[in-house]
Amino acid sequence: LLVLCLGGTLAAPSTKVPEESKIDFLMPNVQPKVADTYLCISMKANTTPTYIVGFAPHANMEIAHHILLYGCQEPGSKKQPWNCGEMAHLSSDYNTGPVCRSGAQILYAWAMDAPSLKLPEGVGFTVGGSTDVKYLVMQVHYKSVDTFLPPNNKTDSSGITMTTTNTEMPRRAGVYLLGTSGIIPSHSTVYMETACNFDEDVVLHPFAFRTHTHSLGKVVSGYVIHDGQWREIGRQDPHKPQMFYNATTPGLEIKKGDILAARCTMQNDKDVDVSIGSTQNDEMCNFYIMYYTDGDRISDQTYCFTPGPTTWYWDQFERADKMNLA
Ligand code: IYT
Ligand code: CU
Ligand code: CU
Repeated sequence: LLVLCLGGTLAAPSTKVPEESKIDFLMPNVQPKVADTYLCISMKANTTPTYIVGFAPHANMEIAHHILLYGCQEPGSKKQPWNCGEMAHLSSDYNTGPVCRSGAQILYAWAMDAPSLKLPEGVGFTVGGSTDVKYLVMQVHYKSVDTFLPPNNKTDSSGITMTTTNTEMPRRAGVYLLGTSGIIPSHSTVYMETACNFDEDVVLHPFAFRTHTHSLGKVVSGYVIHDGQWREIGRQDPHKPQMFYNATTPGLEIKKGDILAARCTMQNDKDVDVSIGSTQNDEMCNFYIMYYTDGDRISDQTYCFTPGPTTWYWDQFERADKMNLA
């Protein structure tokens, strides 16, 4: 009888509050000496799955320009911390390396002046266990290093506090990336456009987005197209802090058979052509969609990249007829 009673109590999931813990992921009192240094630290994920249900930044915006949290299969270095910037070779303060050696994906982004992102109710990022996220890597972009130099000689412990639980969440979060390659010819304004069919048997609920370009980006927007109807997921000036913002249209769904599309308007007033590439002298055109699904399955497809200018535009999309393009 006692066993039956206990069983009955445990079977009522609404009364069971998941046990949460806070995990600090902070720089170990670093002291970068060169402005615009990017430092990374890594943390191994558990062999059993962990669910991240919240992120809180700990950063001084006079010092940290941005913080990115990545999931990696293999981290870019085993040394802590390491210099993981695009221009890492210019600074010899720390060992250098990429963010991830393999399997990079963005899980969270904070940038100066920006409030923190709140995940919707019941949503968690699954890390560790059998997922592709074997390590978490945090990158901090140090904008100013003045306080690290004499006479102050201060050190920094910027980072993120993650709220986690071992209780499986009813909704799982994921990130999908749209981007292009291509060239922005000198003295021109071009659209860098991308589009892909979404062909997976899972429904995505996009709730946040992030844009990323370097200096030539004017506006970046992303859409889901269902039966020829365009709906905006997000639109942002990439000169604003490049963090995750709430989707501009709430309650959207991305279903099998829909099209995902994004566009970056890029303006090049320089005397030289600028190409997509990995350094600050190159450009990038990225639109990230943060979504959740009901259940534990996320999209196997995680990105959509197309060639971009001057050869590829939306009108070349294989299902352009479905996109209602004039
Ligand atoms: C050439 C390009 O567009 N690179 C982007 C997108 C990108 C992100 C990830 C490419 C790969 C990745 O594994 I994650 I390969 C890019 O590097 N974007 C920067 C990042 O450093 C992630 C950004 O801030 O969005
Ligand atoms: Cu930055
Ligand atoms: Cu970039």
